[in-house]
Amino acid sequence: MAGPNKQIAVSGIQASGNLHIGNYIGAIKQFVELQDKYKMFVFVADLHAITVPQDPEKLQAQTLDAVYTYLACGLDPEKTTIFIQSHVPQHTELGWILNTITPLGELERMTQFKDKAKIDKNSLFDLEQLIRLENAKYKAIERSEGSIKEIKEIKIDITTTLSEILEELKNRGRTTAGLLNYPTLMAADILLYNPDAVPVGEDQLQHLEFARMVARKFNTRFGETFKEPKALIQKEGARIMGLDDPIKKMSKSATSANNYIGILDSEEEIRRKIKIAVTDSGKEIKFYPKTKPAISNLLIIFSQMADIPVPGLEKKYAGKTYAEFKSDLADALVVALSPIQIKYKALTKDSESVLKILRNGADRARDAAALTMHAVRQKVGLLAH
Ligand code: AQP
Repeated sequence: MAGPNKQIAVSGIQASGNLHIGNYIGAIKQFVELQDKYKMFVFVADLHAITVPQDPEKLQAQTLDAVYTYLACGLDPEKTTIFIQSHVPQHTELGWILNTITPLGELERMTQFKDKAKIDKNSLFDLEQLIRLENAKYKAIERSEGSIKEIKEIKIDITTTLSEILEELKNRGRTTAGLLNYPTLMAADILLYNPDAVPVGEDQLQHLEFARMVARKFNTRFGETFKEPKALIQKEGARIMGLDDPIKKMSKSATSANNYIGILDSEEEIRRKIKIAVTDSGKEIKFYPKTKPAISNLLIIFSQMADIPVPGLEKKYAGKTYAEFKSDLADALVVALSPIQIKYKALTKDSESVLKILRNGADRARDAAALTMHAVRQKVGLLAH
């Protein structure tokens, strides 16, 4: 284990599907690099995964798969405390307490919540405003103000807005409180271990900022308790984009598996997915994220997986075709991922040892979490037991 004076870092990955090279480049690679410098806590977030529907049997397999993947990528249980989120009940306990000091509006404005719940408006209040506005337009029609053409246009406008509002309300009906409260659980995941740093991909920055805000709120109300940890973000590769849509980030829950390269994808799958990956117009292999988002994304992937700086790749592929570049990129991915896949396979044959790692990890994480919860319970005024 790391020495007692080392700084602490915490992070996790949801057990929501196949881990992909976005998770690897943005998160796991960092965890492995940081484990010598920091006292690390790394978990598999199964409680976060169930904020969207999961098949229970698959969830168990995905959870274990994520652990095998961590280990195969180089996380060392001697240096890093590796555990499953739900094995440490203090995560949900602190999550609940943090919910009680979190303004609803802060949760409603989170980008991931709006994306996953497909909710566009900021709050119910905005919807009420909209409905009031549409009502006013309707009253204008009733009073028959304006020309026939104008009235027709207003009618179309009202119908469109009302159907949007209806869709939004339907989405709200389908949305669970768990999805809304995801950030308070994530704040608990972090604050429980009083970390100095949280290594994450760019998409999680908003949630980390939220955790810092909740820590401040708690400290102001109950006295200094939590540190405000800083984010550790990769300089390059903090946001790997989808292969089928370079405007959106690569995601496990993408509708098509062609969106991502799974860490465990076979050589054949890797080659096929890279072959059909979207490219930009033109021929140049240049890093221009604004005008060439697809090629720029592929350059970053190549650079991160083969450890070659982007300018070196640009030079190497000057005057070459997209097809040549893609074929070498697929080679680089196969070379980088196959040792991980070999280790993964070996680990799956020794599940007993991995379960032991998880039991030890959970013991250590529970000990650390219990210390924080003791202080939190006292400060909030919960009767000791
Ligand atoms: N595309 C990405 N590029 C760089 N980093 C990424 N991460 C995720 N996608 C990318 C980072 O991986 C860590 C674990 O993320 P997560 O699985 O907990 O949740 P997520 O960010 O929502 O990832 P996905 O793949 O999009 O999962 P689903 O589809 O289940 O929501 C985080 O540090 C994240 O930043």
